Amino acid sequence: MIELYGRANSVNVWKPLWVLEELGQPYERLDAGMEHGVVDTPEYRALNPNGRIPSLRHSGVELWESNSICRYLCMMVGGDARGLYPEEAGARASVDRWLDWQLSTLSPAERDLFWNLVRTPAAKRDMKAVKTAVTNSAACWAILEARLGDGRPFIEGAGFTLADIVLGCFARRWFGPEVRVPGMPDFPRLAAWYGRLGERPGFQKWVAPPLF
Ligand SMILES: N[C@@H](CCC(=O)N[C@@H](CS)C(=O)NCC(=O)O)C(=O)O
Repeated sequence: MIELYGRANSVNVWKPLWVLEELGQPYERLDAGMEHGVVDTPEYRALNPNGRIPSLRHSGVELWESNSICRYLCMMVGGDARGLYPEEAGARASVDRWLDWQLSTLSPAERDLFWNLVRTPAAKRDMKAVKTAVTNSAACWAILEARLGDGRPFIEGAGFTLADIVLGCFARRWFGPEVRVPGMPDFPRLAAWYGRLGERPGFQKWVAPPLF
């Protein structure tokens, strides 16, 4: 049985949970992180020395880093993982590039927006940092808006892939009702793509619920 550690309201935990739903794999989610603790215990640190979530245990494999866990789950089922992770090298690398971009570029850009508005009490919010994060993350989302400009329904084209899952989890924080501030531009193609993601049971089960 696949064991996945991480609280259900973490963007990085949503990713593998959604992948598992898409793949139809049985799994057990174990609460860890923030109010659940666990991440500072010696047992957990042996599994993940960063003390972060998610972490995975399965058939002797122990892993951390959410995007690596998602890739593992796809490779574990094999083939193109129901279309999530194409086998052809160029197509696979194209998906991978968005996962790397999320880590290197999108996350640092949007972090202050989410943390201030969702995880910080109103009196302590740094609204200057929020404004900067709106500008920086809008610049990232504009790249995806352009990507969808040729009428493609999903980031890599006709098929729904791991890129849609990973970026869709972050889109939840941009489009969700919890993060609304002046200056957030409209992205009509991105909004339509986000609507398509909302039709998927894995999104509905793990990503859609309130962030608080
Ligand atoms: N790059 C890591 C980031 C992991 C991370 O920062 N996770 C956050 C939750 S989204 C965390 O562990 N927060 C501390 C906690 O929940 O206790 C990944 O993608 O797995």
